[in-house]
Amino acid sequence: MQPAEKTDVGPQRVVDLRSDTVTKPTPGMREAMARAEVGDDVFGEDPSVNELQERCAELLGHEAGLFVPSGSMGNEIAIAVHTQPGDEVICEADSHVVHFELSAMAALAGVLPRVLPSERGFLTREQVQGAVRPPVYYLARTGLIVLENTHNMKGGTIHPPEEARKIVEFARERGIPVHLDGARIFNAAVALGVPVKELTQDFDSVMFCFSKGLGAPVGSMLVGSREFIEEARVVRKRLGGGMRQVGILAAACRYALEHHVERLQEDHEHARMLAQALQELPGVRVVEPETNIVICTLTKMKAAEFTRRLEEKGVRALAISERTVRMVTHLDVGREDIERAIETIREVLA
Ligand code: TLP
Repeated sequence: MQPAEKTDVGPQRVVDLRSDTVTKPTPGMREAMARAEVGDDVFGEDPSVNELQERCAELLGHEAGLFVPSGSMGNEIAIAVHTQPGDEVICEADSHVVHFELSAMAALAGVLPRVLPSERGFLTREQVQGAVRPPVYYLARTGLIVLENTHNMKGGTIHPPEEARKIVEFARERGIPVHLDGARIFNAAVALGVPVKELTQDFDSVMFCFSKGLGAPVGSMLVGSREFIEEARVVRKRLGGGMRQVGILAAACRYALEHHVERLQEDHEHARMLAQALQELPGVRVVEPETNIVICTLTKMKAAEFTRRLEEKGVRALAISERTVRMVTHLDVGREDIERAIETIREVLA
């Protein structure tokens, strides 16, 4: 494993816990990028991209893969390919596709999210079953089900695999495709100690991100059947997402797959340390983290005030609602950084 690069700003190192998207490429990753063989990927001629797509498809148990610039684009391409305008898409109410993709499914695919609430970020088979429309011509068609694993806004929670399987089984019976927003699926696989394929192979399509816990600067992967990926390539181009000599980025992603998967355990350990310390402080409620995301609720201070005061002391966290704060551990945060964050939080809340 390469040492994390420092993100020094001013005299003191900043501990940036706003997201695992903030990591910078390590020296080893940069070397791999510099060495990458490239070609024009719109012509399908970038060897590094082709290799990465094949490798990821195999790893996730699917026929083919498509390298996309962002997780959002991967999700939205999948939604557009699986559905027809006027369809409904069943989603968990706090999922990324509902909150943070700027209604793209409505704007781009012409579909309506049908949101279902949940405690921990997972839908149940019964819930989904109750929300699927019967095949009557005057009702909207349920065109797709989207699940999110790990679930970001619920605190990096892991979808219990057997529950996810039940939903997929039901969807199969009804002929409804299921897409997995697996932006952080490697965190789930490492935390459960299972090959990632076990969590991905049953879905019709899966998107995961290299630019989160895996520490690459850019890039996400969409996998599915050969036919699905052919259509996805068309939609990617239509959205302006056709990339040229992008093997430089594919090399960073390949490097991330080889060097930054097992180490996710460290991020999970750091998240636990952070949560444990927070638990002991007055005015904070925190749920035991399952992976690398810590979400806490403040009872005595507003989240914006809390993050502003932390920032003054060189620690960054994200206020996600009036009273809720998110902290995400990642490659560029070491044990000492976590200790410093804990100390700083104690000072701010004192
Ligand atoms: N999440 C970002 C923000 O957009 C909230 C973050 O900092 O966590 N699915 C999930 C579950 C995600 O968490 C994200 C990004 C995406 C999709 C989209 O990925 P990008 O940012 O590459 O479009």
